[in-house]
Amino acid sequence: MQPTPRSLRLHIGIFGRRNVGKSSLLNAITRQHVSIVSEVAGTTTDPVEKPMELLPLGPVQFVDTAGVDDEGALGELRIERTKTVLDRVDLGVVVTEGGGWGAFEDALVGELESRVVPVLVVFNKSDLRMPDTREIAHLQLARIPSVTMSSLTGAGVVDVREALLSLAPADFFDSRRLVTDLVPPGEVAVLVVPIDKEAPKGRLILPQVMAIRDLLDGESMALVVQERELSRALGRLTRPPALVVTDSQAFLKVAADVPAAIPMTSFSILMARFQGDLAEQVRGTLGIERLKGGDRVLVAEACSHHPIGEDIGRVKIPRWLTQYVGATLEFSHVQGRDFPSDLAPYRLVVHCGNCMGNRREMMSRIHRCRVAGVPITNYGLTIAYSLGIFERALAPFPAALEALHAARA
Ligand SMILES: Nc1nc2c(ncn2[C@@H]2O[C@H](COP(=O)(O)OP(=O)(O)OP(=O)(O)O)[C@@H](O)[C@H]2O)c(=O)[nH]1
Ligand code: SF4
Ligand SMILES: [Mg+2]
Repeated sequence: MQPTPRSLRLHIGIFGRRNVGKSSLLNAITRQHVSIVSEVAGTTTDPVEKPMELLPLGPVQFVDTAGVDDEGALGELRIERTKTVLDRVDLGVVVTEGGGWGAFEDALVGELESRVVPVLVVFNKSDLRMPDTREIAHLQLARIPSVTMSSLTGAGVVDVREALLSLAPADFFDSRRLVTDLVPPGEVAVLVVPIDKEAPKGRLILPQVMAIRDLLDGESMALVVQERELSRALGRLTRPPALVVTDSQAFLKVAADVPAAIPMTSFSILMARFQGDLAEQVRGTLGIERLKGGDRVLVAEACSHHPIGEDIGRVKIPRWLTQYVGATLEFSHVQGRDFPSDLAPYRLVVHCGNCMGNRREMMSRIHRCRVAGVPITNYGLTIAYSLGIFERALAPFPAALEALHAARA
């Protein structure tokens, strides 16, 4: 069985001071020994991640963090790691004990709320002490839901689960579609999948698999071809397909082979819409126009896949951008969670499709770029732009086109 991609899981972060029972709470909710528990403060040093089915919510991923109130050099490292978790959770649990609420907890709640992440407060260790009426009143006033539980006895675990379900962001339940909203039931999407030396041996990559699955779920049809079969495939259809989706690297050939009346885009642009904010990244793409020689460009990938052959992020994107700008640019590359906190040195961020990351983290990166005034685009958008087929690749997305025209006006 294929595991559910990380990106489709609701990420739930567990935060709080050291020793309040964060790891115990995770173990109690999952009824498994996921995270190490001990009476020594500072037991959890790195975020511990646990994917599970939390019914009826479906696939979630708990992230147990290190207590963040500690001091010293080692503590600072832990705090940094815990802060990166704040950026990628869809829901935050702030754990404390009866009588333990203070400025630190208020600050944690503030960090989550500033990221528009719903918060649940859990007063753990209810077998030892219940929260004070003062604490309950404080939270009620701030409209922050709280529950009490004991990880030791299991009392209140059910309440925590229920509270998590009711707090899960609505858009998690929305049937946000990757592609089927563009391909009515019974209609055909042609998917162009080059099988070159960069294609993994014997399988398809995640965005391709996700698109096929989404089309099947929507009772639409997928015709999957290599780029050299595209013309023949189109010729064999009795009416035009609703959409052609190509790997961005075959964009130019596909754009030439697909009649202008047939909507065409790339997997990477579909991913920008599904896993990020297409309109914002379309606006960001216009940042390419302002690049000049010597400018720094950050190329960010959400996972650390191994570059094979002519890697797209390290070789092709820099080459296309350099050709387009007609001057030497300075490229930096980051992978996985290593997104820099200081974006000021960059004139442009080019992000991958984020198929392995989660949407919340991508939204947080987009937000940070916006705050820093640095335009952010993605691979497919950059390729389409530098090849001169930007508007064509955006034609299936009227809202994104509108954003483009507004930004240009
Ligand atoms: N009595 C009681 N003890 C608990 C409860 N939950 C946790 N503990 C104890 O509290 C101590 C700390 O628990 P942990 O789960 O390791 O706490 P933590 O917040 O993950 O701590 P760090 O990883 O060090 O930040 C352990 O000795 C647990 O056995 C509870 O509900 N009741
Ligand atoms: S680098 Fe980005 S687009 Fe490529 S596989 Fe990783 S998450 Fe997906
Ligand atoms: Mg712990």
